[in-house]
Amino acid sequence: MPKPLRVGMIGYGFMGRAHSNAYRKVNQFFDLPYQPVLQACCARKEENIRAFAEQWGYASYETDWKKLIARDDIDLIDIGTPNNTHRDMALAAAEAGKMVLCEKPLAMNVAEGEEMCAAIEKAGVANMVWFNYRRVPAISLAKQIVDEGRIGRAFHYRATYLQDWTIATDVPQGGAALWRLDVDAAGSGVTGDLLAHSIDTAEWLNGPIRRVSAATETFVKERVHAETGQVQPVGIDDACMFLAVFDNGSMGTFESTRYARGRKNFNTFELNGENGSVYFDLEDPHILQYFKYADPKSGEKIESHLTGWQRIHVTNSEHPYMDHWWVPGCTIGYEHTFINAVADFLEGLDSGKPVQPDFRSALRTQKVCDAVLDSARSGQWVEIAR
Ligand code: SOE
Repeated sequence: MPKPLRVGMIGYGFMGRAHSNAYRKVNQFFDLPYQPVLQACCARKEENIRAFAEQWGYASYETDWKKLIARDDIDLIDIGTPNNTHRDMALAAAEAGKMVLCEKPLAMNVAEGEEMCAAIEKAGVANMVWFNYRRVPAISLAKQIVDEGRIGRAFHYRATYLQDWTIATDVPQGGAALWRLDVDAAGSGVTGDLLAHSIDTAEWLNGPIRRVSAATETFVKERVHAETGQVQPVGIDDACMFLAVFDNGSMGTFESTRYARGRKNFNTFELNGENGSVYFDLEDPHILQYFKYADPKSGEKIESHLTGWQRIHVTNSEHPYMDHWWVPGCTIGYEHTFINAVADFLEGLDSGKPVQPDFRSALRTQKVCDAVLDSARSGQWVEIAR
């Protein structure tokens, strides 16, 4: 029988739902040493959190996160609230000896992230940051292909993360729905929100980024603030592009915007190496494209008239995570990446191999994000602090 793990969920928006769904489903599909119990959820507005607790089956709710963290019937705190709350909640949860799962990006900036890592490590509590895209089976397969040495020496890494939901000038900033547009709540715009995902994936697949040169733009300079009703300057980056040099000598380009008309969640990457390439597009999430020029594992060199991009439908039971889901050919979706992540987290509690990315690993991503924003401000190349 799996041991119960009592969850205290802070936040009930998009991520509160995605994480709660993962806790509810994970033991139905994975044999695990632990079983999450939806013990309590928390948000400031009582009527909202009561409704959320009823809908998702939480046994109780709180309207003050400090009370939630202080409860002795909670083992794990999940932080699914805006970025400017992560630090205080993580510090308090670590001090109370709770496990901490935190939504991405880790923090508002590196200074906060350092404090959070120190607190978590001092407390010795299990932790994870929800960079869920690592758990898209096609992205995990790309990682497997790279780790098997099939790409060979890497030359280029190319990432895009494009959306189009903030083009209208009358979209307000701030408040529960649109805090991502408010620099005081989010810390940055597309850099922390979208490029953080791209950077996490890039460093996972292609190793550390050494230096960056970036430019950002804010297309709509003022927006009404949903809470004050006043027109206020927009402090976030609407778009960001940066060049990167990786430790392995390869070159990278990263582009992100919320102004790419027609692009909804266009999270793509391509890695080009000496022996092959991989390409992924989240709008086609069960496909990994792989170009095999040579196979260093078997020594095979593909005859040139037979080379070409393979579209691997990543739904076979040999593919990452897929033996837990349906039969070959049947796809899984966005919400399953969170379920796969919780499964890995719970597995890691017992296996002695803690899950990744943990806070320390997410701090790396934070360092790259901060360096990108520094570079955009200064117009200079910026080295990533170790
Ligand atoms: C922004 O629109 C957003 O919801 C991000 O915050 C998520 O991290 C991303 O996965 C989808 O887009």
